[in-house]
Amino acid sequence: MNNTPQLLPMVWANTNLDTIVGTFEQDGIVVLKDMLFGDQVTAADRVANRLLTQLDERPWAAGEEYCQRFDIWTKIFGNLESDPDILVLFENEVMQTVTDKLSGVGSAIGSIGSWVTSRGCGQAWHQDSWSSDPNLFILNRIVFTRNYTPEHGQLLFVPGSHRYGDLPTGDPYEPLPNQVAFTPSANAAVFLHTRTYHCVTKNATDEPRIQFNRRVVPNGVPGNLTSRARFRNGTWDFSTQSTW
Ligand SMILES: O=C(O)CCC(=O)C(=O)O
Ligand SMILES: [Fe+2]
Repeated sequence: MNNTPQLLPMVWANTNLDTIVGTFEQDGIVVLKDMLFGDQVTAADRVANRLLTQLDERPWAAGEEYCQRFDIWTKIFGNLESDPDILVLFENEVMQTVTDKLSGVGSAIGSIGSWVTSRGCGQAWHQDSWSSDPNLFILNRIVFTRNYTPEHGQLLFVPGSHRYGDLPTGDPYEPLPNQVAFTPSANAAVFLHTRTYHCVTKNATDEPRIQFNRRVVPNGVPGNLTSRARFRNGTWDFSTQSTW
């Protein structure tokens, strides 16, 4: 894992939209930094602190069977669009401009969730969506409000894997050929195709890793596309809480 190359985010102000679109089409992921104003990120991070005070009493995001089977342990805070300090992370001109380019004008906007992985927890390799039509995808837009070290949990991904088909079988966190790592930092935004192979490595610190995600459903794509996900050791349908 030590020789996994690190992805350096592109700086929003120095990157043109065509490069962003080209990178997303080629890699199935784009990471941009400094899209938002510093005080917006600071305000959102205060909300993150508030949410984290409620972490202990929060249940696991998906049932125990799912968590055990796939070794994915996350907690989610949902419906955060009612908080203006979180809403502004997604409802601003630059985020809208990039979103329109990557998923098309008129895409349906989902609600805002915050995914947290604390010590010992991660998200094993997965594809967030599966469909018989390989072109269908939902766009994850993930914003980080604080700096992390690799020990907090890196985002691993395989560039171009959104075009590869099914995630190879194996152990949940087993390294994949050509994997790249991104260590999240404050004011970084990840635009991630739901078919791209990705993983959040286990948090080895006492500080929870928190992020905000607002998904976008391109026109003509079923809103429930992410019901069916694929992991190294099996599949899961979140609507039935069983394999498919
Ligand atoms: O938190 C991350 O880096 C990615 C989480 C993830 O798998 C997702 O949002 O689909
Ligand atoms: Fe994911």
